[in-house]
Amino acid sequence: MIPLVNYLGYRNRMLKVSFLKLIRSASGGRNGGSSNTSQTMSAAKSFVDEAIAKNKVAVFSKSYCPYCTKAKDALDSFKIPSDKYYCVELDKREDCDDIQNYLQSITGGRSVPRVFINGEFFGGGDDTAAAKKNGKLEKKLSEVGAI
Ligand SMILES: N[C@@H](CCC(=O)N[C@@H](CS)C(=O)NCC(=O)O)C(=O)O
Repeated sequence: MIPLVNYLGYRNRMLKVSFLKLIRSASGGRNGGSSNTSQTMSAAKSFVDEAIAKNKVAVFSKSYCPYCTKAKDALDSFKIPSDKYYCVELDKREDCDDIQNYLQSITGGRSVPRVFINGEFFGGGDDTAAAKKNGKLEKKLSEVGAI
C-alpha cells in the first residue's frame, strides 16, 4: 500500500510536469518559438507567401550577411517606393530556421539573401549584383512596375 503522503507528492510532481509541457507547447517549443512543428512551419509559410505576394520586391536577408548587403545595395540604387519593397532580417526572428526551410522548399536553396521580384525567385546576392551590372535588374524592375 502506498502511503498517502507519497502518493500526493507524486501526483503533484506529475501535475507540474504536465503544466510545464503545456506552457512549452503553447509558446511554440523549448526555445520559445522555432520547434519545427507543423504549426510553426505553416506560420513561416504564410509569412513568406504573404511577403512575396504583397510586395513587388521581397528580400529575405540577415543583418550581418555581406551577400545580403550586396543585394540590398543593388536594389536600393533604384529607389523602389517603400510600399513596393519589403526586406526582413531573419536573424532577428525566432522563426528564422522555419522560414529558411520553407524558402529552401520553394527556391531550392536556404542561403540568404533570397530575392523575389513580382512573386518569383530572382536570385541571391551575387545574382542580384550581377543583374544590376548587366542591366537585367533595372529591366526586370521596370517591367513589373516596381520602378
Ligand atoms: N552565393 C550566395 C552566397 C550566400 C551566402 O553564403 N549566405 C550566407 C550568409 S552570409 C548564408 O546564407 N549562410 C547560411 C545561413 O545563414 O543559413 C549569394 O550570393 O547569395
